[in-house]
Amino acid sequence: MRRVFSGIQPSGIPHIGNYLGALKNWIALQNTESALPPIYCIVDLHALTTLSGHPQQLRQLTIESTASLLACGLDPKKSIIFKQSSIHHHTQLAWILSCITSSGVLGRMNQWKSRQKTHNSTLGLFSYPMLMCADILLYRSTDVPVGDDQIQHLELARNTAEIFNRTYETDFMKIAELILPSESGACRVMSLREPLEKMSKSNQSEYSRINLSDMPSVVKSKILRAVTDNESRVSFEPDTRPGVSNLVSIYGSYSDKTIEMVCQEFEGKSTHEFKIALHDLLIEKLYAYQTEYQRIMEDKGYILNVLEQGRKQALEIADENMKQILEMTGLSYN
Ligand code: AQP
Repeated sequence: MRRVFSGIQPSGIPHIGNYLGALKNWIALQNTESALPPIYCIVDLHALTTLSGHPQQLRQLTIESTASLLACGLDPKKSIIFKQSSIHHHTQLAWILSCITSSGVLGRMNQWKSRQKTHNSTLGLFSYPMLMCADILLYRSTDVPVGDDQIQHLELARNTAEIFNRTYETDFMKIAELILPSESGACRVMSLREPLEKMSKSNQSEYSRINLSDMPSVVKSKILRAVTDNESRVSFEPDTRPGVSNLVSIYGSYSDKTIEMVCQEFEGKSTHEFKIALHDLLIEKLYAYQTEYQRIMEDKGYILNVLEQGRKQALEIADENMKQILEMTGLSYN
């Protein structure tokens, strides 16, 4: 049976890149009847790489991220939703996997290379991909829906599974498949200010991203200020016109239209007219999310209960798998 697994960091309010690159697929995948319930994890241990020393903020962001996932449409009756730090097996398996992985491999990770320029280059930030491998392999996941910035990390998880299987002469670890957004999806939503960089929660400029929580007036000023170029037509040419192409991709993804359909729809229109249409579309889509988010945030008990139920379900699977992993590696609980 197929098992979907993915995670999101509670490092800030999710933006439309998180939604279009990953969450939209998460929601679609929870309706696959022939598969086991998908597992979606609030990866707070990963967020500690940037939020160390801010316990109150991390706790609050974890609640808000859970509410965001529910407001986007994740259904705890169909999906297992839990907090990474509530299951200690993740860090235990990360250690086991790090003992069969060379440090050189981690040094070649693109995210590490780019993040060490802007973050404190801690050991946690360096070994973060190992924890991500553990997240995936612990649940013997077969399908991992993520944005394309995670392709290299997923490749590492696949290689690590193979190394584990070779080392311990087993086929226990599954080689997970990457699931990227479909044709009308946006695998990588770019920054509105620097369209060659990906949209990110941690970018200093609020104008670089649209958060799912942004009010209409904020969305308007961010879209109108989005960097395009000195041509006024609407086209998709990411190499030469990255700014406008990013907006076309966002429009297509939110309206479930292909790039060609969007370009046809706006043939003969200016980029300003297109920006207004994109703004209208985003306002409509974000309104539904925001109303639901407000409603959910009024009941913190419900959010905590979702995480607790998810923890119990995830623990059952993790416990069973971890017992076998410990047995294979010569370790044990007792
Ligand atoms: N710009 C993006 N376009 C498409 N997909 C994206 N994702 C993130 N940014 C984009 C996807 O969202 C999922 C959850 O991401 P994450 O929160 O675990 O961490 P991240 O990839 O590091 O996202 P951010 O927003 O850039 O956060 P910070 O700034 O805290 O590092 C992943 O599947 C990711 O691919």
